[in-house]
Amino acid sequence: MKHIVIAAVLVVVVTALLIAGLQQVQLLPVQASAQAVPIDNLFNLEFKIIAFLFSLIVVLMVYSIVVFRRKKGDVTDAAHVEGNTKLEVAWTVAPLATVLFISYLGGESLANTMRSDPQPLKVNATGAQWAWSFEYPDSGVISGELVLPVNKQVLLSLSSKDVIHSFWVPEFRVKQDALPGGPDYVRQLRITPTLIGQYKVLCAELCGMQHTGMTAPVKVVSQADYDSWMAEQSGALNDPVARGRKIAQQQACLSCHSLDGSRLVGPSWKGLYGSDVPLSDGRTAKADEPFLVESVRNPSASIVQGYPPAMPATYTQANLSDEQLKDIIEFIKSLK
Ligand code: HEC
Ligand SMILES: [Cu+2]
Repeated sequence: MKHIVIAAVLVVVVTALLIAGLQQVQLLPVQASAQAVPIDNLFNLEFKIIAFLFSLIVVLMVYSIVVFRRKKGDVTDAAHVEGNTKLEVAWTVAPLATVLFISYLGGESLANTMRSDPQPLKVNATGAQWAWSFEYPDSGVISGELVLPVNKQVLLSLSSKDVIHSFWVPEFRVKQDALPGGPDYVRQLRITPTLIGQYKVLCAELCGMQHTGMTAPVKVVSQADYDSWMAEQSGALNDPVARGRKIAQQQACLSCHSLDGSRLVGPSWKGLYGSDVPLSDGRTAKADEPFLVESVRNPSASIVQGYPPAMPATYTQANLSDEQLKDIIEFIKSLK
């Protein structure tokens, strides 16, 4: 009896110390969405349960090793134990009940994160190797950054142009894969941002060479700031250069082509238009409209010298219309 009391006190003390210690460590980034609340609550509860179980096992084990070790010169056998039905029932039922309880809480938390507001802001988010693009279908605006009004639920419809990507903003906690394959494979994610600030979308599914660079800014702003951003973006829809920049972002051209002269996977677009481009077969091409069109529609026809033939051949009419390509070329022309 004395041993049980001492061990119990030790378990309580070690559990309390562990919980206090773990609370000093900032394990999670700032909590910036309504969906983060149930997730963090569950995480913190499980952490406490784990601290208790750890103490229960380690304290009893160390206590037994230290207190009940064999005395010097003692060569007798230990007491023979046949079994203990009560103990066995207890250590079967208690963990079972705990796990069932946690799975109930898990289901409830999942349901809370999926709770839908009747009038969410709709955004179509598309992943492509290696960039995100965001379309606001109600206004036709397309953006490389995700701008959201605070305290309004956004309904993201996620898809991918190529391989599986995964949309994840750690401060919002929730995460969802973006799948290729068309409309049947669109996946939805609801987020209600609650804290004005700047965050970052990461891709949480290994998706190729520049996977770690597949990020996009997320800006949570006041409703007024959101309205003025939206008005500015809608205005830009009438300008071919601004449109071209957006399409280039959306089509992931800018993950391989820089705008400032630096070398990425492909040549920079700065000063490209009208320049003489040396080709790998020794010819030199003039970077006029027909050359740019051909470079996109049929990239293997001419390869720029010193670069791998890595330009995707997927920019067909179906994926990039003639009008869109024209806008991109207007944008390239503007990069003197
Ligand atoms: C996966 C990387 C990648 C993506 C995405 C990509 N390109 Fe390229 N691009 C290249 C590479 C590498 C070259 C150089 C080799 C070649 O000529 O095929 C190139 C060459 C070009 C050229 C030839 C002229 C030059 O000197 O730059 C044009 C024009 C071009 N790309 C336009 C585009 C457009 C428009 C898009 C988006 C619709 C795009 N690229 C998307 C990698 C890429
Ligand atoms: Cu990705």
